[in-house]
Amino acid sequence: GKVINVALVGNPNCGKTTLFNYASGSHERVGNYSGVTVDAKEAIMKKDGYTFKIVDLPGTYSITEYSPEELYVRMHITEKMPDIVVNVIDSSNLVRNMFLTTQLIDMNIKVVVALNMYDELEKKGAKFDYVSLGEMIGIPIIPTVASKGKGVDELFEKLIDVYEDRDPSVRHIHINYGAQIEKAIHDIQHEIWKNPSITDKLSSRYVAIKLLETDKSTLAQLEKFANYEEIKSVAKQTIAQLEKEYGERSETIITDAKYGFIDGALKETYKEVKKDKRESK
Ligand code: GDP
Ligand code: K
Ligand code: MG
Repeated sequence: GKVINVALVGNPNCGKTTLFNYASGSHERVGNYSGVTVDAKEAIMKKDGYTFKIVDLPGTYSITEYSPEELYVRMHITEKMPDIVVNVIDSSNLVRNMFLTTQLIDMNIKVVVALNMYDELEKKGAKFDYVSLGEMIGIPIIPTVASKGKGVDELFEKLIDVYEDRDPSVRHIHINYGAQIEKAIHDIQHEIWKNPSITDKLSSRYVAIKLLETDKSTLAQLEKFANYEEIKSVAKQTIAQLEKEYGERSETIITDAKYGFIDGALKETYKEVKKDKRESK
């Protein structure tokens, strides 16, 4: 049968390990990765003729900061190249959890969202049109209650569909960060495009955004390429220009733009219905 490599990515305490344990429960545990300082477990599960190799990655709020967990998650995604990243989201903290989602979108990889703790969202009486949100961001969103095993079958069925490229809702979108930031991204991409050995390995848009976030490890990753100095210089000029226009640090500009995108997307799809005491049973 076919093997599907899946990585679980999400904030701390969003239910990754619970999902991991539930999914792999009755199957053989492969054990901890050896030689790494951060906690990452791998397990195997079988379903409908497919073998899933699932990795439970350390919890992170972002993949920008220079912390061992974030670097590990990033390295796993860019170097081990899982077939699909399952972005586990805590439904009761959508804005904060979706920050990471915007970074996964930038990375141009296959993502499925497990909208976990869906019971909490229902308890709040919130109305969330997650199907529309999924269409908006080109990522299937499956509600789950990992602690009860709810939605886990649906999640893995979706992973098979996405793996087989037969899910029509999957699209690669670019988050539109607004004209000035888009121009900055494009200016840096223009220099990256000159070197196909970079674009063979990495998404130019992702690299450009990471450089605007003044991400040290992305810069270090580019060091081995022939036009490294040129890219560094274009990035420096572009950042200076952007910071002049906004009067803010480049990282802050990108972070704000991401939250702007999340706010806009949730405004259209998410509503907290105030519970009326007279109506509650
Ligand atoms: P991780 O840090 O992402 O690995 O999160 P854990 O799997 O350790 O889960 C954190 C806590 O959330 C645990 O107490 C779980 O039992 C609980 N939890 C996990 N999934 C759900 C869920 O869908 N609903 C609720 N209400 N609690 C959950
Ligand atoms: K935990
Ligand atoms: Mg965990």
